[in-house]
Amino acid sequence: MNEFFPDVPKIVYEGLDSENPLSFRWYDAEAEVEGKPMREHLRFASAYWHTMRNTLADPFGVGTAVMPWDDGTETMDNAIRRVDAFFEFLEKVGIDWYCFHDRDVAPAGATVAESRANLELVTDHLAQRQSETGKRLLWGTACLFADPMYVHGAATSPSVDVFAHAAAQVRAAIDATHRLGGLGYVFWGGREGYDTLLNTDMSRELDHLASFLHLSVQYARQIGFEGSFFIEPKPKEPTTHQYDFDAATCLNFLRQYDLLDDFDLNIETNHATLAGHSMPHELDVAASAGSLGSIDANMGHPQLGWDTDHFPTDLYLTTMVMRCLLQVGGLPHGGLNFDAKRRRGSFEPIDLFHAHIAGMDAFARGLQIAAAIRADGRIDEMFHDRYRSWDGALGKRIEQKEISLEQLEDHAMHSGRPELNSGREELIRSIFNDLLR
Ligand code: XLS
Ligand code: NI
Ligand code: NI
Repeated sequence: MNEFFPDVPKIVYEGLDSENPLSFRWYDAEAEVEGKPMREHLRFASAYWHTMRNTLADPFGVGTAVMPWDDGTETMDNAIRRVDAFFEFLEKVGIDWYCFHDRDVAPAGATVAESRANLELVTDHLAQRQSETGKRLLWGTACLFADPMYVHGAATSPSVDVFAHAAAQVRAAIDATHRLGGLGYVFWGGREGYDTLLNTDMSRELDHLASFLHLSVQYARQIGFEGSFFIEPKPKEPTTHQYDFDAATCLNFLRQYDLLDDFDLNIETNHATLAGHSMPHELDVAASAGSLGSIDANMGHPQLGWDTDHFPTDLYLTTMVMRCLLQVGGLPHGGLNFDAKRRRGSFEPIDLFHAHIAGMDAFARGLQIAAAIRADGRIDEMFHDRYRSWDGALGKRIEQKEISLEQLEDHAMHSGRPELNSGREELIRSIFNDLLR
């Protein structure tokens, strides 16, 4: 357990008086909030692609990340060593769950069969490390966007052969996820989208995407995979218009193609903001449909218009997310996956720890503040008060669909001009701020 990060001890909770940067000031895994340990409320996961594979390259320069355990080759030896480094990291940082793409953990081979064999070998090793450490797979997925073959999409490619190759890749990734006892399997759209309608048959491509998802679910159920399927909405990047634009678009797609029973949504903060929404908006849309499955916990930058995947450190954000999770009673099949990367300047191995600690503490604090807001009750009371008029006889009749338009006209004629109350937004925000401590 001391091979790859020799200078890092196991990170423990030390409280706010501690100035030890390698400690938690807020995240106390076993401490109970609303009768449940933080560990369960938060169910943190680390993303293999960022933690192990992100070199911190950007369009202007090569990677800066220092990764002494990685010799930079696409060999199986290197792949296995990375797994060991990752599990040491998980153990030391105290994260119980992880997520991966097939190609993050195992190199692609020259053929479909070779790629599958590589993945199976690494899966064996992951299974072994899981059983030694008790770490678990939150979800698996397939990288259907990096290979040049997917330049025009995978399930929505104009080439039927590419569709078949994508299917082969997903089959192997579902097998690996199933073998590792993954709680879920994610479809993030990758290159499923378009750049111009001058060359794109959108409706045909969407039909193909739906068939792809149906086939995948059918296969997974047939091999006994009982986990959840998630779609991860994102509006743009890499394509100009991604088909899984936002939560509402995805729900409409799932409903149209009779996939709503099989899929929930994996909502990512930075994708929400790219879509011109807020994270709480996307969570609310998903939760209202009973389709909130899991969360990719990161955040964007207000001055940057792309998926920067910052670690989530904004307390307003983490509080709003945790308030939503407390309201829906948690995510039975999901968690908080740090789909987040360090800044290019934070290139030392130790920064992996600082980054995750920052995100974990921000969420632990968000959880405590959200619970305090609920215990305080004033904001919830004002929320419910706003709709009080609907609790009377008229409101009930409308909500139970026992009224006609004529009867409503009659009511309006006799009730005079409605009296309205203030929305008290500033007061609510001020109470929120008071509880942010
Ligand atoms: C990319 C996505 C991706 C998914 C997994 O923007 O967030 O990382 O979470 O394929
Ligand atoms: Ni994501
Ligand atoms: Ni993303």
